Amino acid sequence: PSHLQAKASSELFAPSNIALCKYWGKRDRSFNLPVNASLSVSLDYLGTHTRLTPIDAEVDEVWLNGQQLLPSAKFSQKVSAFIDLFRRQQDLYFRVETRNNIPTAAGLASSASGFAALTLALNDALGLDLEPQLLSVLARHGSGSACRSVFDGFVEWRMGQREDGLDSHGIALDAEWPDLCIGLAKVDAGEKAVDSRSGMQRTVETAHLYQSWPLQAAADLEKLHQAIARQDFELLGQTAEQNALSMHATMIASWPPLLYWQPESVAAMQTVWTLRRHGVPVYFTMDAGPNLKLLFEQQCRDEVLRHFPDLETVEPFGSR
Ligand code: 2P0
Repeated sequence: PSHLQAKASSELFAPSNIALCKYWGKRDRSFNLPVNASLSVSLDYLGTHTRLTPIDAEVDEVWLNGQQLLPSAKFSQKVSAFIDLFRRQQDLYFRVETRNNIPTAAGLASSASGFAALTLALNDALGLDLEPQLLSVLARHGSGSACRSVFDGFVEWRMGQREDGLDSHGIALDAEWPDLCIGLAKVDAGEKAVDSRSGMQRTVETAHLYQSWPLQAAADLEKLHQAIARQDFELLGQTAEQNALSMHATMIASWPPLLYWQPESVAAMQTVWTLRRHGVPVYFTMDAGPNLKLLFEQQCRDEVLRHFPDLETVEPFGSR
């Protein structure tokens, strides 16, 4: 529309997501276009609630988890720059209240659910009624992984080929996995030293090992599709774990080196491997942080919880 009008208030939710085949590296930094396709599972009720209220002001007012941020804060600036994509030079400012029910900046992908929820809220507030794929394209501009959080369940982010990025968005897979459980093994919930955005740039620019990453990711994506089609949990878990470790290998091979692991991360990996040696099918994946995300099925829940008593568990297909 030539002149936008906003609803009195809009509140929308988007789930966090965990990639089984990771997004690591951009072919275009200004549009968040990825080097490789990725595949994730959305985390049901864990994610971000975002409320938009139009305000009579000349700058957006950004609140994060109940606290108002300064307009100069990095998060406020990212949010305002994103709203600019919709605002197009018109005087239209919002109070943006964003609440995460997941630890912020702990490698638990709050930027993914945050920008997805903001996109859905803007679509509602401005009455745009956009198609899900276009919402995913828009969310991607805020944060690459946000394009996957526009959907529930398993989501593939097709990398696309176009320079304008209109074909680079999430697609929901027509598949479920009712017994699938994800456990969040928190090693450290503090802010990380190097965010994903600069971490992936450093890897692309300095790690020779990164050259093998697109091949690894393409092969893993194929295996994950097979695993999901056959409901083959071992194939799903093995592929996700190897994919995560391959991504971390490229980070470690960067300069200056990027090692997100802490001693407790390695101890948790060893616990997972010991469990597997004892016949318990449990696997892990990790993002740009020290925490592990465990993958297992409902029938192993008690055994896994015995070894990870503080585990927060989510069933991605639980409430369907
Ligand atoms: C993923 N990560 O696929 C990978 C694995 C982190 C490790 O997507 O620069 O916050 O905003 O596009 O989306 C986190 O990267 O990066 C991420 P930007 P984003 O989940």
